[in-house]
Amino acid sequence: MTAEGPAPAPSPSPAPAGRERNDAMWLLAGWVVLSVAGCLLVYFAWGPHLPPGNMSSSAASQQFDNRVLGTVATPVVVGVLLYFGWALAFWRQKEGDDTDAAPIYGNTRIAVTWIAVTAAIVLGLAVFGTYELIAPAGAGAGEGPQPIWKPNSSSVLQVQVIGQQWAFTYRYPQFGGFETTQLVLPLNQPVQFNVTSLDVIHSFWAINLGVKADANPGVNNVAYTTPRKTGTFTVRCSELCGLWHGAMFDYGTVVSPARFLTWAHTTAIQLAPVTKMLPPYALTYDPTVLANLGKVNTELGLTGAGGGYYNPADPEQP
Ligand SMILES: [Cu+2]
Repeated sequence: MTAEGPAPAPSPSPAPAGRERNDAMWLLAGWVVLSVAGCLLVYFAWGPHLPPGNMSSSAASQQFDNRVLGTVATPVVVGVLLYFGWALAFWRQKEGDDTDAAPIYGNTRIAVTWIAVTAAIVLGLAVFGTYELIAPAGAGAGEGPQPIWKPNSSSVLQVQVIGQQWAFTYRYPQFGGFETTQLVLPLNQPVQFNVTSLDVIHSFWAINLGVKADANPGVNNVAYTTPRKTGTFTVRCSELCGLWHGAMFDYGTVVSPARFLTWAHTTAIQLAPVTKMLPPYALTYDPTVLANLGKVNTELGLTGAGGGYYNPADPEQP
């Protein structure tokens, strides 16, 4: 039974009943054989190469989703192409034949079958999609400031992603809150991305990790993943954010936990003088304060509530 179309229409010329039955049986048999072969090919041969790969828990679950969706779609595609090809090959109008095929209007069996099969596919995929979003801790998507679906782990690495025109920077609050352009993650460690922006709306898209979360100014958008393979992954801004949006990309790396700790401690020490000048770690930052970042003057030893910034509201500052 095909899901995508009416059963084989009768041939244009009034054909004997036996001929119609043969068409229907051949079509059905061909559809079953090609669908089974196609589903196996899509799931097992093509599936492991589908995006976004399997570099992290969320990427792997998205790849599984794509394999399932591709496999479910295969019988539909095979049915449409087979019916189309069959009609072209065998149901052509013959010379001098002005008759029309029998109308399928009013065929209750086809109508009921059509509605039942398409409803089952759509509702089944809705249930599957909902489960697949919830079970893998939000599936790598931004869950907003109060995430409901969290990883089952007591130790989660916090990484803040800050978008601004036109670069991403990353803060590591569990290592003194240093801010760097490097995104380094340890293998097999659940990560919580806290994504925010300093200006317009950006979107943090760690493609190979299957993580995508909008970066909105004044909002903390949380997304989870667990890296499962070492290597390099691509980060792109996925929200049109101005002139150099297209250049707003970089690369992150997944390394062993030992290498990560070495990198984090070394970087924390290297950047300590800069970290002191940064605003204290927070889930969001006030862009009207940050606009004055370029006016930091350490030689004047400006300190106080602003953490060392030039504060236009402070009369004692130059
Ligand atoms: Cu952007």
